Amino acid sequence: MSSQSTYNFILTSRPEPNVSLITLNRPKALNALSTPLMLEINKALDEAENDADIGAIVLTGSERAFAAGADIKEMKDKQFAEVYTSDFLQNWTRITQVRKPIIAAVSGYALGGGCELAMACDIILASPTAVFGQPEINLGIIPGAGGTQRLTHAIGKSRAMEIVLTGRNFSAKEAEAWGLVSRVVGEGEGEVVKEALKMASTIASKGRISVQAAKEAVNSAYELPLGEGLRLERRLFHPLFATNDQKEGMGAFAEKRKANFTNN
Ligand code: CO8
Repeated sequence: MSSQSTYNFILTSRPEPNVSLITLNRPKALNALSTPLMLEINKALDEAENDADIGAIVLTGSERAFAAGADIKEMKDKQFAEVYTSDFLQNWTRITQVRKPIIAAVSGYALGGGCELAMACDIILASPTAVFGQPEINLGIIPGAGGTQRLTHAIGKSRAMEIVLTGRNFSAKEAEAWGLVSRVVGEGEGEVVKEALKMASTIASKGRISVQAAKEAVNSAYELPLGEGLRLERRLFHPLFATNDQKEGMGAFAEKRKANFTNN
């Protein structure tokens, strides 16, 4: 794992033995997601993905902002030819290819690309202070990193249309009621990160192979028709009987003891 000094716009640490914490750290710009910042997130994700000790990742920002969107100042003078031919912001897709689970711990603003970044994670935990939104329409653009797709899957067409077309923000409470976040944690500074780390530790204590298979199977529910998804689920289920972790998990249950997974 890299030390914090490797990065300019994020901090990385390992607050629990098997958990990587990535903290966006561009406070003056409310963690606006500039290209250099996104490249650093990608590098930190690569490092966590390639570190055999890491079983889960937490991505967070500050109390004031998870991220207030893509960097508007970086984008404002760009021309069509440039954004199109360079596939501008294609480096936002790396996070969706990570095989280890990622929990977004959201406090404050998660707007535009910030909301999309949270939605690209596997689980979202929100502080009561979290404010979500897709305000791109106010800038003369539309969401470009999943805001029209993942948000619609998560909260349904009518609500997604309202949010995307009016550009209005929505609260942590609404996000919870609509199913965008798995839950809103209690009040207090740092509480959402604490809860996310606890959840990440729990996930990291399971067998890595079954965790990865479970993530792939759940994600396929977004990509595949039901019949294909069910087929993939079975294809992922059967080979788990070739793992030591399956023998250990079921053996431990029968012997009334805690399973000790060895990830093989
Ligand atoms: N980009 C750049 N700078 C920003 C951004 C941003 N998204 N958000 C805030 N900042 C900067 C401000 O310019 C300000 O800088 P300075 O002090 O130098 O003037 C500083 O952060 C603090 O912001 P404010 O003074 O505005 O703070 P307030 O508390 O008054 O307001 C808000 C907070 C409401 C969050 C406000 O800053 C705001 O509305 N920000 C913009 C929100 C927004 O429109 N986000 C969407 C951006 S577009 C986008 O995300 C498209 C994603 C497409 C991805 C495609 C991938 C393929």
